Amino acid sequence: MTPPDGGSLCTTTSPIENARETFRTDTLEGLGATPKRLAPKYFYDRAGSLLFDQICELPEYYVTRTETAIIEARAAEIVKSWGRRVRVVEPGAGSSTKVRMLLEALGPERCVEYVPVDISGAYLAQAASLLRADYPWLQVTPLAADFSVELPVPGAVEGVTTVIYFPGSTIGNFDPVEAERLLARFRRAAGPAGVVVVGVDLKKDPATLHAAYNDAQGVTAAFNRNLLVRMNRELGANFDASAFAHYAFYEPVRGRIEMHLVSLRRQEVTVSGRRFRFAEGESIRTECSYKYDLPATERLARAAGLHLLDAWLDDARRFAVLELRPVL
Ligand code: AVI
Repeated sequence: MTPPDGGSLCTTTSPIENARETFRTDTLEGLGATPKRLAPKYFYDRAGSLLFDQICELPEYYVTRTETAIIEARAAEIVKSWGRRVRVVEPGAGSSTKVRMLLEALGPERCVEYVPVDISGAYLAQAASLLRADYPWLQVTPLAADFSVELPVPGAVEGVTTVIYFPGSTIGNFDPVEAERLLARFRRAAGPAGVVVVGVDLKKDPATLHAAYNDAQGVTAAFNRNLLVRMNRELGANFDASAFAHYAFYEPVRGRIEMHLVSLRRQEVTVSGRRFRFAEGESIRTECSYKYDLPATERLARAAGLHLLDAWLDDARRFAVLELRPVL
């Protein structure tokens, strides 16, 4: 078809439409697979992000509290070896709370730029303006990208160390092969003189892990079920969220928490015009959360072309903040 002005027909797709389309394709593929699965990155619509903030405050969910305490106590030590001029890049920055302690420890003399990276441009803009208000000296350069696919950080600047900061144990939500690829992407983005800092949740007694993903108030269950609500809203699905149970357990052989939504009855659901059948008791795996020990993190880093330079742990050895450097 030729438009009336005789020019070529050009269709432009907005980033929101693109994101929606990727969500649709991934969902249809995941629900069509055996066993059914969905990618955990889709938890984080607005409601999901608010529920995750609530999870971080739960008494059972030690992860955020423990990591924050490590950074709070050791920030000066952690940033010490990063060089005289530093650019901090944070993939999946969210509300950028933990990084503030590191930015403050660096101070205006050393911190030349902060680059928060997030899939949601709107969320980023809001977080960036809050940071600019609190740190008028800081250059904040938001970057809208899906870091699990690409990390298009602008090239290295002479004399400035690029630090890729990836807290929160988000690395645990990637399977080992993806985690290795992700770390290799971070290494390339940091450059040969760069630094990669990663927060990792450590293996511990299964009862503590089980409680962290099965909280008494049911916030994690609501977070899990919100994925069904999101599919209803964004993909025209007709899930009955009350017909799926939250089910999370620690699988010690692979060393991971698995989170599932289990169908409470035999049912059929339509998503984006496609029908999916569920047997009673059939599950959708919605998340894996890998737990590491230090030797396993060293092996993972090595496979990605990085080596472990330093590690900061809490006294109970629940969580580790790792400093990785490229193997030259
Ligand atoms: C974001 N991520 C590290 C969390 C985790 O612990 O794997 C997500 C989460 N899922 C349930 N509770 C928290």
